[in-house]
Amino acid sequence: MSKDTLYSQAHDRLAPFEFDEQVARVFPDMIKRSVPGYSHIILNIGVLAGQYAQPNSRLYDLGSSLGAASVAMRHRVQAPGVEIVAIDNSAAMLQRSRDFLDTEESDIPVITQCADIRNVDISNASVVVLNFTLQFVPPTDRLALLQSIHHGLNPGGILILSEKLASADTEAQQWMDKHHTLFKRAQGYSDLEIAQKRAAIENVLIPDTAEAHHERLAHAGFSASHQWFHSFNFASFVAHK
Ligand code: GEK
Repeated sequence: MSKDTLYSQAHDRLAPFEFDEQVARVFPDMIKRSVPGYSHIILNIGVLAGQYAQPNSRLYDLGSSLGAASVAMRHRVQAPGVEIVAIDNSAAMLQRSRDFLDTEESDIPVITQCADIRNVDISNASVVVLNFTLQFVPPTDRLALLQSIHHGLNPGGILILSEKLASADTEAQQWMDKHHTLFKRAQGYSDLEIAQKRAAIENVLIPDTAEAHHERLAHAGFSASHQWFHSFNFASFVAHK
């Protein structure tokens, strides 16, 4: 796995963070060392999909990056006639995920699609995954995306939504930020790397509070949503249709 050293040297002018070829090359290392509990969440996306995948339905991985959630689902789902649709608008990410998926032998096909998830048609879905993707969608488009996911889900289907969270309480926010920084230091990132990455991603990743997520999911039509994972300011929810 290539090590993420993208922000290890001082940059005079930091460009906004982008999911380009440089990021795709180091992505598995970057996300594991930046998101507390990432591997645990990926494993359990497979477990949840194993439970909720309906025969002859689709499983969607929206903002699939290198396809980690698609692979986890492919390994755990037993329902017959299922296909996985992995969608990302970064061609660099999608190409690398395709290269990996093609090395695996599996009865479950994974269709990769280079598209903006705001413009895709979702249908006959039993499981939809938004694993750390909604936070990159412009806030004004988030409700419409959740409505289209709800519309495309079959009754009994689920959305798995993982996000970095904001807190309405300044003290809680500062505590979370401080301990997320300590987590990244413990993962070997320097103070310079942490500060430069934070500056580059500031206006690109826009987090919501847990309360805002529950409210928006209800507004989009989901009958219930619960948080099944939480570590510092990172959480994952399951929403039911
Ligand atoms: C994982 N889910 O490893 N349309 C399509 N793709 C998008 C859009 C959009 N509008 N906006 C962002 N993306 C993955 C990790 S990473 C999370 C997801 C992170 C894509 C973007 O190109 C990137 O690949 C992904 O969403 C977010 O389980 O890096 O923190």
